[in-house]
Amino acid sequence: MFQVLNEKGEIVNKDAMPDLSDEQLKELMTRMVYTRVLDQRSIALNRQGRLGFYAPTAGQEASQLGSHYALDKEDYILPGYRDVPQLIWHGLPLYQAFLFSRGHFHGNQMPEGVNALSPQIIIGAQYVQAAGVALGLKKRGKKNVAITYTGDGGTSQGDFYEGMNFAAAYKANAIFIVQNNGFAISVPRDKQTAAKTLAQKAVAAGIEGIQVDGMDVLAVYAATKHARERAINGEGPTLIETLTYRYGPHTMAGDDPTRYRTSDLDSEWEKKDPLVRFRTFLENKNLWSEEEENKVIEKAKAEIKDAIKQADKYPKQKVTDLISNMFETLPTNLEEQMEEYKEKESK
Ligand SMILES: Cc1ncc(C[n+]2csc(CCOP(=O)(O)OP(=O)(O)O)c2C)c(N)n1
Ligand SMILES: [Mg+2]
Repeated sequence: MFQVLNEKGEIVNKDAMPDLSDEQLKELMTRMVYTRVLDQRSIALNRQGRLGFYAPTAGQEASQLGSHYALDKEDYILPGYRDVPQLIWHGLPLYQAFLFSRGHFHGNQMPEGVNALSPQIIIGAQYVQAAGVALGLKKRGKKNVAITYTGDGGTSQGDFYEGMNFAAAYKANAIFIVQNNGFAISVPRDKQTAAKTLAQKAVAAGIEGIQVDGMDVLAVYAATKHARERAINGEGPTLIETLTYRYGPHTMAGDDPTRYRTSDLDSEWEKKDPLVRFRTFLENKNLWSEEEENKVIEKAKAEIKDAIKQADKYPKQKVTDLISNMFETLPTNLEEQMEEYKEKESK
């Protein structure tokens, strides 16, 4: 397992320490703290009935934001349902992320210049799409990558192998991330596959695979940066397995993690927390303080408050919106329904 920063916030792999300025290190921490607040607020808003679908992210910040920080603004993200934080840091406005949660079509409309697809619910499907986007980038001679995310469970899906195999065969500009949080809803990792690691699934595809400490933001950053360099230099895709944990339930739809996880396992992982170890590291360098962290927390809370209000004010979704956003040219049956609903909605 590749690691730069251990649980105590000490550098254990000096040679692998990424070349980041003090400001960049602080930015990474800022993003992780902000995202932790966003997760707490999203859970609360969901319980108040103000959000719809929500997949908690706490515990996975280093995997999500460390990998994202290694990207260029022009790179494409093909996220899974838990990967809303990467979209936000890529430029998706918060109020749109909230609309996505509510199943509103505007939540899936990436603003101009935000190179991303909307979060995929079908497990593994984004791996196939990423292979296509990555090949497109290569054919156009772009020095950019398509990065995609799935979970440990996603690696048992056919699409996972197909996407990786295709991208590998064409040496497409792709980065495949597997956030291994140990469970596919309630199914533990050792019941999902006989493979010793998920990173080794890269071997059959003929690409590089690496297992990374997914609670170590510097390791995830360094591994993704390396994968990006390889991809844009025509050396093909990389599979990165990040070992991580989600503290919360699978989604807010009602699973109870105490039925499939022990509190011992929870506390074992909490000791590895990505924010705790990076905070210690930064404090030892005199780059971070409680005061600084509180500022980030207050900023996040204020922005979330504004964004949810903005989402509330956004025009409600109509049936005609769904029909008109599905096809460029409507099939006859939908043309009929369009007329029917235009009529109903006009009343
Ligand atoms: C093709 C497909 N099969 C089944 C499901 C139902 N489902 C939703 S999440 C999930 C588990 C995914 O686990 P994992 O890939 O480890 O991701 P995590 O939720 O842990 O981030 C399943 C089976 C689905 N969405 N799509
Ligand atoms: Mg999982």
